[in-house]
Amino acid sequence: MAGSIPANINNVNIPLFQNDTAEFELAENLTSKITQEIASQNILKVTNIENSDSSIIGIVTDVSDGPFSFDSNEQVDEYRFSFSVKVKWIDNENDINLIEKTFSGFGTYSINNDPSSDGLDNDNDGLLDENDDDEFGDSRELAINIAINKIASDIVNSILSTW
Ligand SMILES: [Ca+2]
Ligand SMILES: [Ca+2]
Repeated sequence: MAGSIPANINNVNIPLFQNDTAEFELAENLTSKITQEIASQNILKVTNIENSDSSIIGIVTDVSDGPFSFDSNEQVDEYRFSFSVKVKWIDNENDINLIEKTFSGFGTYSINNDPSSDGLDNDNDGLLDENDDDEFGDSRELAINIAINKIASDIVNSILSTW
């Protein structure tokens, strides 16, 4: 709802997030996903100008990627990619942090199988494999995108429900 945004804030500047991890393109992809999501809400105008009403500043602080669960033969059943990002939404005029929070998200994947037949609900939405249109492609890349989408939508939701 439009009413939830502070009255003096009409636009937002979203500089490329800083990446303190070794994961290539994570900050770029997250920044562009958040920018798209905010633009599609049509509530806050996304702007490049430095004298914007507000800014979203983010730092990708850590990535964790590795075995998460094992089967009865102690083989890895499920890998999990997760990361965290420290985010501030700043009221530039009043120099106040409207939001200061760490967000995290994850996606699951398996090494040997295709996400459409790996028996994992990769995006944790309750739909599995061939019953989920989102489960296809490169397994690890999918897990990364799932984590990015989750974090982007949590950030945008928390901005839109601040007040
Ligand atoms: Ca799913
Ligand atoms: Ca799957």
